[in-house]
Amino acid sequence: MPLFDPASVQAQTLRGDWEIFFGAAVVVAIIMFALILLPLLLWRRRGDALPPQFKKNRSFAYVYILTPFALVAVLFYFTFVKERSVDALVPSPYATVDVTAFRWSWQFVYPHARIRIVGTPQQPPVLVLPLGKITQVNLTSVDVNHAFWIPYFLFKRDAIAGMTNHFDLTPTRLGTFRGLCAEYCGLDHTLMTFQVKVISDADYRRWLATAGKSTP
Ligand SMILES: [Cu+2]
Repeated sequence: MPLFDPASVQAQTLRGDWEIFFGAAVVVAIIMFALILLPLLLWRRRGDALPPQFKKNRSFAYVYILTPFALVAVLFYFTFVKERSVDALVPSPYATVDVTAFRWSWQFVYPHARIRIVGTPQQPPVLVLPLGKITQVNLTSVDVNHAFWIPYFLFKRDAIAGMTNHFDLTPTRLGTFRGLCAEYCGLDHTLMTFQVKVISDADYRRWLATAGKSTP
């Protein structure tokens, strides 16, 4: 499960945000269930006498109007701070990959190493990333809108024709992870997948040196 097992620095940051939301949801749920169940138990009907009647309770009204606003403001603040750190770009990343989405696969270009990997719906491409290093991705599309999604990185970004989106990925775990298009883009959308292969820095350098000729 990606949420329990995030595989990048950015994913760990976002997971922290999920934890805050989950904690808030649990607290709200406990309060709401208590407000439903306690009156059922405490103030059951005990005879035909009319219970005490209230007209208004201004301070209570303030509490239930202002509490949701405060909660939303707190959640917004934490999300804003974490998103900002995920969206931040370092000035000189360790590696750069130009990712181009097209109907219906992906192209990965490593401009400094002159490597170009082009997938097909039948043969999804492999995105190779070095472990623990910052790779900057420049993402675009040549036709319709697509979306670049790596569940284990808790990361998704739109690929839009005529526009390039930039983001940094820093994998924290060796292995192969699933990537896919997350924006319905036509007939073979479901085949528009790729693999993310995270390898050690030494292996990555070796791969860069040889992959100009062959892809992994
Ligand atoms: Cu697509």
